[in-house]
Amino acid sequence: ESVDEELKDTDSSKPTQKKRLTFCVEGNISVGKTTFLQRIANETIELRDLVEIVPEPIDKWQDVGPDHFNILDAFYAEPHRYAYTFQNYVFVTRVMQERESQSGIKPLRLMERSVFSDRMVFVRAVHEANWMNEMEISIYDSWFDPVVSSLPGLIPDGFIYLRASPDTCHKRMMHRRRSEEGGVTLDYLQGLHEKHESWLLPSKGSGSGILSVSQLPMHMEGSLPPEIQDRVFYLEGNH
Ligand code: DCP
Repeated sequence: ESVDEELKDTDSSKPTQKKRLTFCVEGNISVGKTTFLQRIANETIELRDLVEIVPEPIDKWQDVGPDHFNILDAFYAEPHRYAYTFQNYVFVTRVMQERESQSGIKPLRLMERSVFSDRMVFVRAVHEANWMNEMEISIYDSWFDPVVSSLPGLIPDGFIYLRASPDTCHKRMMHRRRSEEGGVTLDYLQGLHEKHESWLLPSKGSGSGILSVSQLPMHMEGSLPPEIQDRVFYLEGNH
């Protein structure tokens, strides 16, 4: 209830106009973000009228330009060569998607992933794997904050973290068999899992619940912008 109260108060400067809330659904590769969002979208007509679903623009990464380049595939095939190019394009497609998004028609918007997980999870992982060099990470870091702060639509009101073990995600990934992900190892998923955990769930517990911002790690600068006065909701998904 206290969360409800706080969410209502977020736009106190305009008491008559309700603010649209945006939550980003986060979680490891194959955890079930798309399924979760599809279920919500197809649940009931009432829910469909309330919630705008913004899927991740993966189709844009798989089909670039008139030559139909698959940049997701290029990244996994030659990560040293394409990690920066790919992460840069991921960011740009989120910006393009944000511009295309219908503003204010539905009161709740659920987005699959965000520029924050791109940076806190994937960019860190590819940097640690030496797939992005010091120059490339410096370039990424130099434009990230200024560009994000000029596009307020990219900053959500909170996060929904779908949490499952790397093992579970690996099994689901093998079952799904997305062609580009053939070479993704359990080790890589383990690294992505740890980055999600330390970013979104520093005080590990079991079950599902709500975290307050004060429980988030203070040492992680840039992990959550100060504008986010809301919460991280987390759901266990090992079933
Ligand atoms: N990816 C990446 N860097 C990013 C974002 C995504 O390398 N900044 C990669 C990871 C996956 C693919 O893009 O190979 C799609 O990623 P997601 O985990 O976001 O999507 P899934 O379809 O795997 O999620 P789910 O199965 O939970 O719906």
